[in-house]
Amino acid sequence: MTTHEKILKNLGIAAADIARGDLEVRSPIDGKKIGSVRQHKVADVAKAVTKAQAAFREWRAVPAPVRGEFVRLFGEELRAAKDDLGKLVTLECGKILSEGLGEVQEMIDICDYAVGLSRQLYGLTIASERPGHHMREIWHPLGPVAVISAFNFPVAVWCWNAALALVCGDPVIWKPSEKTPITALACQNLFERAVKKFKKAGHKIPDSLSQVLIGGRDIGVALAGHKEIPLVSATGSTAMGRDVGARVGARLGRSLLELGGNNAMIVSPSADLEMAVRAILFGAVGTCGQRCTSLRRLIVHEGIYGALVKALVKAYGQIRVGDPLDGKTLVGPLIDKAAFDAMQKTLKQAQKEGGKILVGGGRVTKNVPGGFYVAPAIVEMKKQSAVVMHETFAPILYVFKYTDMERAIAMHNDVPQGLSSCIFTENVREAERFLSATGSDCGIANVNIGTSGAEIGGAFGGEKDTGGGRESGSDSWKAYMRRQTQTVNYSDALPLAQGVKFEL
Ligand code: UN1
Repeated sequence: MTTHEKILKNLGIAAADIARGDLEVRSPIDGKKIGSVRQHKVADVAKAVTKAQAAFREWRAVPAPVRGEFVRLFGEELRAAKDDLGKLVTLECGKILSEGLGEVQEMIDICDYAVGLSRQLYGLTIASERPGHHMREIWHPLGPVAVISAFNFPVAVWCWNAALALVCGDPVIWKPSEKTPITALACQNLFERAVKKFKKAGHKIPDSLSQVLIGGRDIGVALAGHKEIPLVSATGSTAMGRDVGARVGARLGRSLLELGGNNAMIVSPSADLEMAVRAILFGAVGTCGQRCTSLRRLIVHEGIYGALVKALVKAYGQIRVGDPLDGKTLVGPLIDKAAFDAMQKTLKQAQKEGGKILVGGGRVTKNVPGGFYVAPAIVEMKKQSAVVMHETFAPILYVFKYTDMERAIAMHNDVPQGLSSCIFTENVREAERFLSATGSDCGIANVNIGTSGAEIGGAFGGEKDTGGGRESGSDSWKAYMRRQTQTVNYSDALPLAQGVKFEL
């Protein structure tokens, strides 16, 4: 048995399960086939929704802390499988092993968070204007939640949604990326293991609390249009989000959109440059530039521009590109040929618009096991021209000079997207200015930390073309519940609000 087969077996996937499907899955590491999975048909969507609705009717009546106990057991399964699932993430999407494991850790973290949350789904009490009345606001389960996820975080983003949805009383239907369906099957198997343990402990749990639908755009379209799915949570490109948002909006459903980013760092003259270089590297080349939080724009004060760019070019020259399963590798492959072509097209366009490639950009073919490996690129730009407005899912970092902070902040905000942002400075005025209402317009704003690698405790998401959704921590759970305002009259009179009289 090969190492791959062993990993799959440990995750409950037998060779026969992925032998005869109509969707071929290849590893971006070497282009070799991992397996073929069976795709669902559009007609399967309605069937899945019927099952999810049945599960909802039972699950919503289970006390939230008991639902939390189930998520605790699921988190335990993730802990036990962390190594295997982390490796499978690397195998299927090409991120380095440390990041593959980090992604599973992010799942474990959100499960832990959701367990605590299951005892904290709190509402408000509100003063009533009428004597002998009380008012309160409470949160009820919402219904089945559809999760559409992307290849670059094949498991964590589903788990942000699933862990919260489950404690909130909602079943989940998951459409993973066509590029990473096997990690989804593995998660479903771990989920079933937790179901068994939960039952063994004497709890009741409905069937089909979590379902996976594998397929392409048509499955996503059917989920977005189905009126029995009150919430569709979608992660991916802005184009995809616009389409999903319009379909869900047309039936007055709710969508939670986590779309493209165009994240920038401002580096001020007072910044700790050594620290900034490290943060830039992780943000811009980590995950081969394929995070929605990846650093794409660097806005540097003219006084330190030369020194910083020089240090960066040197650091880029030392990045090890190669097999993501090798512990020394920092940058694995791009997901596929289309991603490579998009990167090359963008670089050409940037040059046409006056950009100068300072380092990288080409394909790496030496000491790599096949696949589409690239040297991360730094491109010096005179201004934020058309090419800079687009998110290209590849390691391209545009660098710009600024002279005054007001102009730097204006440049920072002058893109369609609004996900993550940061400033490197030791100057408290600059830092607070950046974080103020007239500073960064993004959902995430950091000081002396890069744009990527957020913790699960905060709300995650962004403004403008990023879609406005918030997932993960803080009060993001409210998106997965319905709010009810309740007024109770415990007096023996029936006073009307606003002093209205209405008597026979
Ligand atoms: C994504 O790229 O879709 O903040 C999510 C980060 C990760 C999540 C990224 N925790 O970079």
